[in-house]
Amino acid sequence: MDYETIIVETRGKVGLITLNRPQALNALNATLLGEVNRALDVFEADRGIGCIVVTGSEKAFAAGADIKEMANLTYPQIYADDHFAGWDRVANRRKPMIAAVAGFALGGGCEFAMMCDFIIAAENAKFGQPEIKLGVMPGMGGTQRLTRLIGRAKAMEMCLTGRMMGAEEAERSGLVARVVPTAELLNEALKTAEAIASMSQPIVMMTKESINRADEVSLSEGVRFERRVFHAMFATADQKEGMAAFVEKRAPRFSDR
Ligand code: CO8
Repeated sequence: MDYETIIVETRGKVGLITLNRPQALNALNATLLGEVNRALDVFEADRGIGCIVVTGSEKAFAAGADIKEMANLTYPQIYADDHFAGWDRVANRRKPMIAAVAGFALGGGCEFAMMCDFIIAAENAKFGQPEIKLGVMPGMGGTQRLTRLIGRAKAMEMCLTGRMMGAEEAERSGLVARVVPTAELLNEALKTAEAIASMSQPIVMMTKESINRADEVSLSEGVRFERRVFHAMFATADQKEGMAAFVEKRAPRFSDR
């Protein structure tokens, strides 16, 4: 399949999407959004893929939505097109997605990374929501996801001043899962993705779905949801295999059933 703004590869059971608009620091335009969704459709339909990694270049994961594409849009246009609503499809994928972030993750770039299930950051990563400096605010979930991840005080400060946050502060604040040396970023992300892809795929997806419920419901409802899903896992062959393998002191052989 031909892509203009991304590079799509498979590495074993991992699907890899590399954002590839170097001339614009991987700014997110409509073509890129369409291509990311097309690649994700293919990976989601492929039972051989157990985890997806999204990355950019060493200089930029993505420096935001494409300002040049957006600058002259009118309100009726942006409203009628429901501009960028396609990002909801990215955020609602069922297979696990890891963002491997080096360099700038700004505006929509930071928001895209936060749509993934977790972020592994290179030491040179810089996160920010600088939209306020353009006379707008985050529009791809930044006011909501950043607030949930790092709390109100830091989210407010970042969105109101546009200041960037380095990798170390991002890890301390709960925005990223782990910081790794910049040269090792892709390898570390692929290794992590391979580990996830080697688990039972349905169990991985149920686990992701359960963690995501935490954003939507009260604690008691979330715990009830978790317990029902936990019970349902006993209908899978992989629960039998995983527990038998432990008892028999051998590695499990999951069949994704
Ligand atoms: N959009 C378009 N082009 C961009 C963008 C962008 N977001 N960021 C960088 N570029 C382009 C530059 O214009 C430049 O192109 P050219 O060579 O043709 O002039 C090229 O990339 C290289 O950039 P710089 O020369 O600026 O590189 P520097 O290393 O000097 O600076 C920065 C790097 C600090 C990252 C700088 O490029 C910058 O500030 N970029 C903009 C960051 C920003 O403001 N991002 C937020 C964008 S708005 C947004 O994301 C809203 C999302 C919500 C949309 C929801 C719709 C419903």
